[in-house]
Amino acid sequence: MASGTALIYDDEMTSYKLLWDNPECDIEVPERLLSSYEQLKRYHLLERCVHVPVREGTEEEIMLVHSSEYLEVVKSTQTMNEEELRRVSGNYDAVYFHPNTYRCAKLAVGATLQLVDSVMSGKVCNGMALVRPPGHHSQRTAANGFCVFNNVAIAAQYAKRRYGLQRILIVDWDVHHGQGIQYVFEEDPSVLYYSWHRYERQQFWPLLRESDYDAVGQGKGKGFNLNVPWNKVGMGNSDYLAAFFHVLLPVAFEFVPELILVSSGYDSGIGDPEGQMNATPECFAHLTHFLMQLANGRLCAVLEGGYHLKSLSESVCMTVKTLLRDPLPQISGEMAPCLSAVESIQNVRAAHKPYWKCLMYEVPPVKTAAAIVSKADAHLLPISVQVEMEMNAQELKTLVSALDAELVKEERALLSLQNVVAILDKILKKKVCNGIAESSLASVSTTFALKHCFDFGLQRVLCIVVGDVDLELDLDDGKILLMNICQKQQTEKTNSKYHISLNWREDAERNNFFCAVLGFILPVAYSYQPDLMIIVIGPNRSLGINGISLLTCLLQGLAESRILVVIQDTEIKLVQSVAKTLSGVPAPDFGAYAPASQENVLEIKRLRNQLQQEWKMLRCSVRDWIFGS
Ligand code: Q9C
Ligand code: ZN
Repeated sequence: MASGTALIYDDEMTSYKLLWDNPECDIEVPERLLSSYEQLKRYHLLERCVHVPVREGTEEEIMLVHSSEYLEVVKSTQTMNEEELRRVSGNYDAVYFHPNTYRCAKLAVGATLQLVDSVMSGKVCNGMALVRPPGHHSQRTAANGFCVFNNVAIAAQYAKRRYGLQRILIVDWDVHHGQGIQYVFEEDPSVLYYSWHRYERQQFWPLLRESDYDAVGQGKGKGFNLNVPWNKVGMGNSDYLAAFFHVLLPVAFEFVPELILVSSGYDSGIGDPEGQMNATPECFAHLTHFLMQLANGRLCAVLEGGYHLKSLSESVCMTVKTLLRDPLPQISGEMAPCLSAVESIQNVRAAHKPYWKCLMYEVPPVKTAAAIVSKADAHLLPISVQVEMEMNAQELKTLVSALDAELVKEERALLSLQNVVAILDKILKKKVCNGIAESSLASVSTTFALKHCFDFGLQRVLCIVVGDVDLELDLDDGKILLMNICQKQQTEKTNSKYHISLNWREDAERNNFFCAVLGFILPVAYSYQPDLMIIVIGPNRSLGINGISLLTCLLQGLAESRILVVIQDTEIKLVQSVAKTLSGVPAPDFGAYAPASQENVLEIKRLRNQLQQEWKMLRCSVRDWIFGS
């Protein structure tokens, strides 16, 4: 087995910088390379490495990832004046060009390929390339986030071609999502891409939906894209290690890579102004050490971000020192991942369960999701309940306009849908089993939710409405079975197979409950065999919190427990109780059976007689059986 560590660096890559005032880009400075290199010298690490010269990446190599049109654009910046440079830079997100950028970008690609060649030829076992500009945000036809050419993506394509590799692992520990790398390999099962990144539920740059844990890859590449989104800042050593132990390492050992490329950004380290994370330089020694146990130790680390010069240079040194096989430093901090980290880890594991044997057996899926109006109340819900943000406004509009062109124009209606659609979407896509959504207009949101269900391909939805909520629905085709539990006598409406009203006066809740729920609602629901249930709670309800919770509990045997509870009035006690029930806690005590009033018994009896031919589980006497069939 090869030994030795390559270090690839050239002063020339410090020869470009930001020429004008732009606070978005002013952290990406030449000193990033200089200070890292100086620190390697100071620790006498440099002299222990094998020095490999840089070269320019060729046009052909650059075009392994980028289009020739884009290459020409970058090339053309060489001879531009400041004004022209500003204009081209403005065509991209968080990018600046300098007349030397093109030359440095080619050197960054070439340096990365020199490193790959040194490792693949056996000249060294591993190594690091200190390069600028970074690469992982750049895309086929776009510069992005200080990145011009995608050094690591090009290196992976190059290694596949030149060395016939079939499995390459890219580990992106930069604090930003390397969406550029994700896009290149999304459908490619020969490149496993792993990235953790500051995400904050899509509120952090680059603000992409596809940075979330559920972007698992596409087509043949399903399962080969692993995103660990950090939803809080301040992630530290134990959080990073936990993500390695519980996500990356098991999958990587199952994948059996032939080469590891590290998108080695240190903005995920302590002190970095972009990342706001807490991992100390020692952490990178440990991460490096774990990765060295794969792919026969063939590891190429390529610099990406890192903007706190001290933290950056110390972390670079820790990485190189570990590559040189020095003993590992002690890792600091309490070894306990935070709740938010564990939540992210659980989500990625669940999303990848179908693709990896190491995850298949023991991942408990998140069962219940909730979207509530007052986010401040989130802590009142059971800890196992996943609290969702409402859906992104644009995404919602797209979805709604596809199904209801009128609705999308009404701001208030749209607002009432946000929570409901967010939860329903999770249930339909089987990301969660059940959920609760608060909605200001339960009638509007439930009507839309039902449309969405059928558009998704569901056959039968059981809709139970408690209180006054008017749904304008077409109830003839049997795709919806609507049961109303209301206080007022519904005079004009007559009951039919798919639309049933139960009058229920609040004075005798408990008595009515057992008679109506056990004697009627459950038998009808079981006869119907829904594939989803929606329980809608409106105003003037004649059923209390305990009753609603027990009803929810009793219905969980149907539709694989797929239940969406829509609550119109924000009432945290109710949400709390239903959330508990949905997440598996036994229903609250409802007291012993009490007989119903004569009036109610008669009403239920009448309903049963009317409908037992349609809903055969209503039969409870030989007479019913004989006359009903
Ligand atoms: N207002 C790398 O670390 N920040 N790139 C944009 C938008 C851009 C980071 C802020 C950060 C780019 C390689
Ligand atoms: Zn970064």
